[in-house]
This record gives sequence, C-alpha cells and structure tokens, in this order.
Amino acid sequence: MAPAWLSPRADAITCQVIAHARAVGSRVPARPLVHTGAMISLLGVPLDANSSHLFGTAAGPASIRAALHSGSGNDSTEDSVVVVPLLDDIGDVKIANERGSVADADAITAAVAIQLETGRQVITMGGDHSITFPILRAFRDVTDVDRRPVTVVHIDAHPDLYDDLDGNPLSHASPFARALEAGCMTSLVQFGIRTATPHQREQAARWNVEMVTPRRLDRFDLSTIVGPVYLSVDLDGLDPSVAPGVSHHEPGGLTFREVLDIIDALPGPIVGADVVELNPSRDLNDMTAMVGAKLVKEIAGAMLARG
Ligand SMILES: [Mn+2]
Repeated sequence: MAPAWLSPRADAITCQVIAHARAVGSRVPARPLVHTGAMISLLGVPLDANSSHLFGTAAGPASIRAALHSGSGNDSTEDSVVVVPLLDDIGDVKIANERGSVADADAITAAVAIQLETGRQVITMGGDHSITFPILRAFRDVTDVDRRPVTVVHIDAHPDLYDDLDGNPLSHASPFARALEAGCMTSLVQFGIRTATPHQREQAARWNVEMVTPRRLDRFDLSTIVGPVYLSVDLDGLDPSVAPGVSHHEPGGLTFREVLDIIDALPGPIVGADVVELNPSRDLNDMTAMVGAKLVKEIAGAMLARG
C-alpha cells in the first residue's frame, strides 16, 4: 500500500520518472528509496521552454552527467571525499517541455517531493532556471522540519525577479518572484547579480532580497546567512570566460573559486541545490559542462559534510 504522503498523482509521476530513467539507462533503485543512508539523489530536468533568448538548456542534464563520468577527472571533491559513487542518478523528470506549463511545474515538484519524503537529499540539474520555483515548493511542503523553512542562496548574473517576462509567469526570469509569493523561503540572498533593472530592484526591495553584486562580494559577511540553505546556481553567474556554455553571456561575473568560497563559507547545512542554465550548444570543449559537474561534486561534498 502506498504511504499516506504519496498522492496518486505523485505516485504516477514517480513511475514515470523511474521508467524514463530506465529508458535512458540510468541506475535506478528497484524499490522506493527509504533512508538509504548518505546518498544524494541526482535528478535531471530537461526543460528549456521557459527560456527567453535561446533554447538548448534541455540538453544540460545529459552534458553534466557525461562530464561527471568523464575520464578527464576523478570522483573526489577538493577535500578528498569520494563523492561521485554517492550520487544516485535517478534520471530525468518526465515533462512535456512546454512554455508556461503548470503540469510540467507540478511534475518537477512531485519528483523532488518524493525524494525528500523518502529521506533523500537532492541535487537537481537544469534545464532553464524556471525549474527552481517548483523545486522550492517541494521544500516548502516537506514534513521534515530540519529541512525547512530554507534560506535561498542564489548565484546568477540575473535577479530572476520579474513579475513575468513576455507574458510568462513561469519564465526562467521569474522563479524567485513566484517562490517568494508562495512563501517558499525565509530570505533570499543573491550573488553575482549584474543585470538588475529598476523593476527588479523594486521587486527586491518589496521582499527584502539581499542582492550582492560582484563589486560588493568582498564586503559581504557570509556568516550572516543562517541555514538551512537551499543553493541555486545559474552557471551564468560565473564569468563567461569561465562558463561560456550559457544562453546569456554577461561579462563581469564570478570566478569558479569565488563560487566555491561562497559555498565553503555558508555556516548552515545545505539541504538542497540545483545547477541550471547549462546550454551545451553554446559550450566550448565541454568546459562549462565540467564547471557544472564540478559544482555538483563540491555541493554534494558540502551537503554530506554539513548535513
Ligand atoms: Mn541567469
């Protein structure tokens, strides 16, 4: 019999996720995941229909997977935690990849909620940034009080606070507006932001968003961020010289080391994360895929080390 928390809809989506993962050759559990110890579920969301400029991020999860298992590197974090075998790749969420789709958003929420309710930590690979709102809904509703409410730490060139973009309230430029409206977090702290419009400044003021531009990074006290933290990394928060495989090249971004330093300095536990906006059609020699894969490894190491 299905557990009480598992709605018929969520149950159906679980089956779809597992079936899809099997179809693409991912390693999937033969039975529901129930407190299997220090493993982190790695979930892909091949969505780019909510992009505003270029398409291509739907291919992001496959590129990060390939980089994670590339012979170019190894399975360890910089702190020598052998982390890749602790990532349980459960495949991709089955979605229609349609612009503004509520059903796609619901499928993402359900797929993440299933992992959280079975005791798993989750790192999600995008996909465009619209996936973060439905992910945060799952964290809002999780019954485990140690995992909520979250502070969201958001690394990006863009604030993603538009009320809507081009008439799409589920645009990749709006996930944090939706998540704030829906009560998904206690506070939002953004790093790397260098494209805020007056409208987005107004939105930030409305919700007391802490927007740390690259100019201000050295002067921001990271110890003021209280956990638990959900970490959302848009790869365009890094400088295009570091991460060219993104749809929006915005000069003046963070270095890879600055992003790692931010992660290292977070005082609280990291209870969930996403790495989004890899557009392999824009990448050069898979270097951005490797940036995404290394971020997945280092974030996973931080999650395991700090609960
Ligand atoms: Mn961005």
